[in-house]
Amino acid sequence: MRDENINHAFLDAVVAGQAPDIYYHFGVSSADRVLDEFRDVRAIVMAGPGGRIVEFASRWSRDRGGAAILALAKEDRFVTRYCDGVLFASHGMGSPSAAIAVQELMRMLFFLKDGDLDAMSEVFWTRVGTSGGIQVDPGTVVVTSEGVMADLRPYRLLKGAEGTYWFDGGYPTDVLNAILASNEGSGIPMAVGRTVAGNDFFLEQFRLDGAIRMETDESKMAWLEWIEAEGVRNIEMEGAMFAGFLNHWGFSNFAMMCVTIVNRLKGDQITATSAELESFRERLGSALFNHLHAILG
Ligand code: R2B
Ligand code: URA
Repeated sequence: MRDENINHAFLDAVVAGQAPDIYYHFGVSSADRVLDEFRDVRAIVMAGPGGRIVEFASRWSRDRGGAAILALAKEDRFVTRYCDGVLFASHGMGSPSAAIAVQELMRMLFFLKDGDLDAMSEVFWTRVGTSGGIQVDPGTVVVTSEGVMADLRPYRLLKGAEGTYWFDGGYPTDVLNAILASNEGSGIPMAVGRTVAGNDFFLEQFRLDGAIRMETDESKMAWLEWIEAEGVRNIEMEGAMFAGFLNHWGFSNFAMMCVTIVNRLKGDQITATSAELESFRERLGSALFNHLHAILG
């Protein structure tokens, strides 16, 4: 962990019990007793939609002999479930939404582990989601090697009018390889590559089917071919921030796996049928669970 980057000025008093930390968007505070039940957390699994979280928690509970599922009362922003060592949390769509969820969960984890950096570093974080594929067939699960923005530079935020806060979007290679190993022989088509996180589903992903159209067929294809040549295998909306924030605190056990639902070199619209989309989601869930079982026993 990178102790120097952890907000001790705020968080140490929380661990010392001098002031509660309010995880506003999750609707819970460090003073709420329900969090006592989360202290043994060993993995944090994030996905965009709340429904996915409910589904994952039930599947985990079933696989773990009917282990109890705990929920937080507030669900209008993020949906959370805790079951047998795994905290499942939704993050909504796009980095502005997901960045709130990730920061509140980082603070929550610091509290849950009493500020013990070794205990925190053991926790496995992952985001699982959907994406647009580059050079891979729809239904491929892409494990990200690096998250970048649409200009292939790392995640950053404005520092007022003064400049920019930059973050490192690299994903740990050993974790990525462990995910591939957990899924060996599963028959799930998997690929490894860089992932672009667009700030929009349409413009920053060079789609021509938005209400607003800024590009031509030529400029769209030029961008897609450029990112393909630069090793990008899929496009989604949160992966550069996810790695950036986790790297900032020095976590080294995290990954992102996204199933592709469209081949962007062939089109913009999501034409897969509901049955196909369901089978892609199912496949992604299996890739995740194969790894959770491998690491959590
Ligand atoms: C993938 O899918 C969502 C957009 O449809 C977004 O959250 C993402 O990263
Ligand atoms: N999610 C994205 O952000 N882009 C896609 O093309 C598909 C899913």
